[in-house]
Amino acid sequence: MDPADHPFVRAAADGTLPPEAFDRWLVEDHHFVVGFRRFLARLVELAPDEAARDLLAGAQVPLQAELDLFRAEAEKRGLDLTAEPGPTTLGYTSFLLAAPADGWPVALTVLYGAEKAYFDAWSVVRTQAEASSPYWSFIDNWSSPAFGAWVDDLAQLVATLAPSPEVDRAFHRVVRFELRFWDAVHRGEEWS
Ligand code: MP5
Repeated sequence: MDPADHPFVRAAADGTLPPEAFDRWLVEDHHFVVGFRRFLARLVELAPDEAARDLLAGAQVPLQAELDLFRAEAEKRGLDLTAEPGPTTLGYTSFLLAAPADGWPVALTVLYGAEKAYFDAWSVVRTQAEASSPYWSFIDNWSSPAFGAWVDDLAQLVATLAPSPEVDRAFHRVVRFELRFWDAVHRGEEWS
């Protein structure tokens, strides 16, 4: 299945997503983004040239705005962002943070895969959602032209990589983690 076709994404688009599912997503995704910011910082260090480093370092500023948005919304909804993340979130975030140890091509591919997956999914939501949707700030965050341009810039960098089985494997793992993540926040996931 394409992550952009997942029932969570479809329900967010047609307005039938239960608020509890959105709340679960918010808490789990905040944990992911906190890890993502550290991952991005490691990639800034790993980038092979200044052009790539400029691109990656530039993404830190919108990421702060994104974290602020998560925190403001959590406060409004009375959600505890310090709650223990579920196993899927922890697994995906740990996979992300481990990727730089496998070098620039794998780490860049993981970054691109995660961003592209979110751009595609939230762009589907955007086609149906109204700007009056309670989730609009989040929808807009990952489906805006600015976010699309960032994903395109990453795609151009990925196109410079030599094909390799490691890069292919990393990309497929991201797609599978994205699907698992939507499953986990849609249904709810417990450790025990
Ligand atoms: C992203 C995300 C995009 N927030 N959550 C998941 C599960 N996948 C991808 O990352 P970012 O840092 O929000 O752009």
